[in-house]
Amino acid sequence: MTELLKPVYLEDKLKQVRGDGHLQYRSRSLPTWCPGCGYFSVAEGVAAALNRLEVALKDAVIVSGIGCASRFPFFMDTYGLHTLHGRTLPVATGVKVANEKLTVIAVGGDGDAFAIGGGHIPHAARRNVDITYMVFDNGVYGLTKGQTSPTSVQGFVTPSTPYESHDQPLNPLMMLLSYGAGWVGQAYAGRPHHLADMIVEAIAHRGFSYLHILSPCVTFDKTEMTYSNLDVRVRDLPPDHDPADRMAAMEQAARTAAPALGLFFSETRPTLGDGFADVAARATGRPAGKTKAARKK
Ligand SMILES: Cc1ncc(C[n+]2csc(CCOP(=O)(O)OP(=O)(O)O)c2C)c(N)n1
Ligand code: SF4
Repeated sequence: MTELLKPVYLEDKLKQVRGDGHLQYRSRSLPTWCPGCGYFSVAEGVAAALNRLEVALKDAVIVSGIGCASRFPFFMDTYGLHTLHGRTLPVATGVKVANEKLTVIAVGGDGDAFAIGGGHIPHAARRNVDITYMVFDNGVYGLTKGQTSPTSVQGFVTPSTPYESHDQPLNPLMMLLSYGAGWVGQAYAGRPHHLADMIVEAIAHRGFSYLHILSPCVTFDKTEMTYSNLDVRVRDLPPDHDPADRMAAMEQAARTAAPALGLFFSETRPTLGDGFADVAARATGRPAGKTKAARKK
């Protein structure tokens, strides 16, 4: 049984909602997602994570592309940018480069990320842009009414594949690990407390963090990435998994029939901003970190 299906009593829920401080991160716009969509867990997870990390609203920016997932910034009270389809990462990179102090979170669906936006991911990962990228993977194009996406399973019947999808799905975790991402994790919308913990870790990581979130589209997928299927398929990473071992992480990522939840890989190395500070220091003869913007503060 998912955590979502446990009984919730109204009185307790109201006390919790009033007292936990998460509401300050939610905007006045109620989410337009379908009832039961996994994205509700992500919205609660991001609010919980920002609250736990004590990130002020003025210091957080959520950047998205186009899709149901990409409507995310409207529902949060942080700064937000709803950009072009697939162009989330270049915009998020620009925001971070313009102001290193901001907490920048890029979000989008599997189509926005790995179809039209797929060319940007390796570069954000290898350059170690200090942002968090969360992809909400439902294995379909939800906004445009359920066509196959790059992560759709073979055999999936949709309006764009009425005779089944014959394409092999991408393995996003394997891709991110091989692109050199410094932090790679996976969570599931059906385990919202674990999801919130993973979002906290991802945002707290210094460098490019990639969180893959399995998130059912209850409207356009009744057969594949459903809660009932994922509930029995997901597993925890083995307790002896070493997140410093990239090859071990790849071995776990290769086991797609039983997706593992948790931290696959983590390493700390200089970020894109560190590199820019070094260039500025060499070019100006001033010590690293003393850029014009830093000197003004
Ligand atoms: C340049 C461009 N091409 C295609 C589209 C149509 N389009 C809008 S959202 C989308 C994909 C949405 O799927 P995904 O990113 O997985 O997000 P979801 O809706 O499932 O959350 C597509 C193809 C578009 N808006 N712009
Ligand atoms: S269409 Fe699917 S992805 Fe979009 S809001 Fe509805 S359930 Fe969520």
